[in-house]
Amino acid sequence: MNIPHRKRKVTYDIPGHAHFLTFSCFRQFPLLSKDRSRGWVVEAIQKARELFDFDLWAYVFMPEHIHLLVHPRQESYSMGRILAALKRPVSCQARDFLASTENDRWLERLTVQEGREKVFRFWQAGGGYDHNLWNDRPIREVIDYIHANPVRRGLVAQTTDWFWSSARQWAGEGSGQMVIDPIVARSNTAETAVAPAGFLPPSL
Ligand code: NI
Repeated sequence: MNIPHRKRKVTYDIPGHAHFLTFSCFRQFPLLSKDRSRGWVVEAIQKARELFDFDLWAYVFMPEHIHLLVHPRQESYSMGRILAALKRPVSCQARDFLASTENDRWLERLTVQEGREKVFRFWQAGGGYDHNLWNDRPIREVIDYIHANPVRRGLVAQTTDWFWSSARQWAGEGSGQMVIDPIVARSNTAETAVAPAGFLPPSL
């Protein structure tokens, strides 16, 4: 992985901007290597799309992290709320599933002590890595980067061989797990927006 999967969250809610999101599983455990848990994430993404009105431009599910490229359609939005809507339901479903199957080993592994409380964690704490994008070139680079994840890892030979990404849809080869939205022309305000200093990861 060239782009660091940082724990800290940097969020800028700027109208017209796209957001490149990365969520890592707690302690990089491969919690997304099964269709069951991937299904929970798909469900959370679909619900969040309806609730918060954002475009989904690209995605990839890796065994221990996911990348999404999203684009809020509204002038006013909160990435913090979108991130919570994407992550929280998955964590709840994972905890309920482990409890119902009495999988104490994994319940224990994914539970941390925070002060006096015990907290279940599916995701690495910190909200995920969020990265603003606003012009065409970086957006295309990020889409390629997202789709290349499983190839870089050696899981498949071609991006379109990976079932859990939007690569096939982008290549015009039908749909994957989720239908993605077309990228439409953005407003001048968005394209001339000033970048917060130092927000580009070194590999872009
Ligand atoms: Ni990655």
